[in-house]
Order: sequence, then C-alpha cells, then structure tokens
Amino acid sequence: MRTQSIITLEQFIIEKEKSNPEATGGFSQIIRDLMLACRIINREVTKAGLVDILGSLNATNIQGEEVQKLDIYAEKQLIDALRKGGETCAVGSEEQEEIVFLNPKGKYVVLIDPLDGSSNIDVNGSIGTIFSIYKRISKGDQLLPEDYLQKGRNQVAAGYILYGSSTMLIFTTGHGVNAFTLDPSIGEFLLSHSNIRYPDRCNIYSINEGNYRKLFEGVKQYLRFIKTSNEVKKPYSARYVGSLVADFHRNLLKGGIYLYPGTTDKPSGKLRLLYEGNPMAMLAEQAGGMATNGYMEILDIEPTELHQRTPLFLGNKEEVNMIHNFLQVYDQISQLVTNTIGKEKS
Ligand code: P6P
Repeated sequence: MRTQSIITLEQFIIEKEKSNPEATGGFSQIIRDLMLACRIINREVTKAGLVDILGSLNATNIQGEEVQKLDIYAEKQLIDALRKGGETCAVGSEEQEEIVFLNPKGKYVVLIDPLDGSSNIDVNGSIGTIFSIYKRISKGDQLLPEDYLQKGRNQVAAGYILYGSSTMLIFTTGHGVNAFTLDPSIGEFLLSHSNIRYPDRCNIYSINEGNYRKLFEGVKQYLRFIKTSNEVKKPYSARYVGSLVADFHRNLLKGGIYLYPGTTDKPSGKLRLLYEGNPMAMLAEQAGGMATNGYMEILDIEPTELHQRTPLFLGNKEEVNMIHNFLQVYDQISQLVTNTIGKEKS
C-alpha cells in the first residue's frame, strides 16, 4: 500500500499521460487546475478559525442549506482555476442552480461539491472537495444537457480532497485508486497510498441514526442485525462524522459501509447523484467495493436533473449485498401486507 520512492502528483500525472497514446494533456491540465484551487482552499481551511471567514452569509444555497462563507470561497477558487486552465467546457456545482458555462472549446465537463460537510467548518471537523470529470459529448458552441447529465459509468475521473489532520487527494481515472498527501514544507502532493483496496471485512458502519424512525424497515432490520445478532462474530464500530468525504475515506482504509438511505419523508435521500454519489461510487468500485441506491448501482443511474438526489449505500461489496437482501425481504413483506389489506377492504 505505501510507496517507497517519492513520487509527486506532477510526476504521476506525466507518467500516466505518457502511457496513454490518446492523451492530449487536457485531462492533466484539469487535475492541475483542481489542485491549484485546493491548495488555496486548504490555506483558508487551515486558518478558518482565525480569520473572520467563519459564520454564514445569512444566505441559503439552492439546497436550502445555510451557506458558510468558505463554501462560496472554495467554489470561486475551483471555477476560476478551471476557467483559466482552458480545458473545461462547463462546471456543475452544488452552490449553483444552473450549469456554469466556461469555454466552448473545452473538452471536459466537471461536477463539484466545493466544500462537502461544510456544517463541520465551524467545529473544526474534516471537510472535503469532491469532483467528477466527464468528456463533453456535444460538439457545437452550445452546451447540451447530455454533456452534464451523463451516467456515472461515463466518468473519466473522480476524486476528492480531504482537509483533515493532513490534506490528501484521492482520485481514480478508472485504473485503481491512489492517494497523495500534501507535504506543506514543500507544497507538493506526494504519492502516499498506491492502488487502495477495501479490506476484506466491513468493520465500521456509518449512518445518522437520528433518522432511525424515518428509515424503511429493511434498513432498520439490517441495523438491528449488525448490532444484536449472535451471528455477527466481531462487533462493528459505529463511526459518523457528518462529512461524506471523511466517512468514506476512513471506511475505505479500515473497511466499512456508509449509508444515507431514503426515508419515509424523503424517499430519494439527501445526497446528490452527480457530485456526491457518482464520484464516490467510481472510487468505491475502483477499490473493489460497491455503491448502490439500494436496488441498482449508482453508476448506472440515468440522471435527469443537475441536483437530483439519491439514496446511497457505499462500501464493502459483501456488506452492500447484505443490505440489498434485507431491503428485498422487507419490500416483499410490505407488498404482501399491502396486497392483503387491499383484498380485505375490497
Ligand atoms: P446529516 C454534508 O451536508 C452531507 O452532504 C455529507 O457530507 C454528509 O455525509 C451528510 O450530508 C450529513 O447529513 O443529515 O447526517 O447531517
């Protein structure tokens, strides 16, 4: 897992570019653009407690969530860097209701969650930037919905920057998952974990159990099973930071499952498909894991809206399949009950 020789992100990108005969350097430029922005974001995140960058703008974003100043700052850095880099046609962002058109000559479309987990900002919790990169499909000067409403299976790359006890970039281009840790003394991201794979066993479950009463029965029964069944030889640990990037990263390295299911009041759940579900699903699959909405793989969902939500089950493949079994059994039971009641009433 840990590499011996020092390899910088720049060296890694150049090597990958050389090994790809079709590479034009455009994709490499986008990674450089994103990393420039994330270095600047990291600088502000590390001093957020000192500078009056905290506190909300007393504004809410289109999700109806209170916007922290750092959200806006992060998004501006990312969009400015992608615009200057010249390779990005358009950016979709959690903070922007519409797609942001940058350059008709750009060959790529980038979807971002500029600062995921922002409710952790003013409590000094880990937060992250999530990105998802597609090749543009249409050829004309006009961007078309087909360019940014693509299935996650079409992603050319996906990743996140975790602003935690250290600052790390984790990303994949479809050939495994690699992690680069920022060495602040030289300002370089150094390859620190090669070809990350989920451990065989799922040791951790991550869910906001405050939503328990609104969960569907299949998820409730899964949680009861892992917490109380004698069939479970080694107890799970419950870990939930409230930041998808932090919870995903820990579960990837230690073996775990992240659940943000649909609920009785919000059947589509909370998380966004295009800039949370899809990038994390690509990483999970590339690391030998699995990501579904409880019934189908996230990467096969055909998007219809920029900010559409999806239930998310993300982590060890066997654990996700176990959850599917609980969902299927209890969906059948509830259907049976509904049919029986229907017959009795008729
Ligand atoms: P809750 C952050 O707002 C986020 O999108 C994810 O990063 C995180 O896992 C989840 O929502 C937390 O949501 O409802 O548990 O606070």
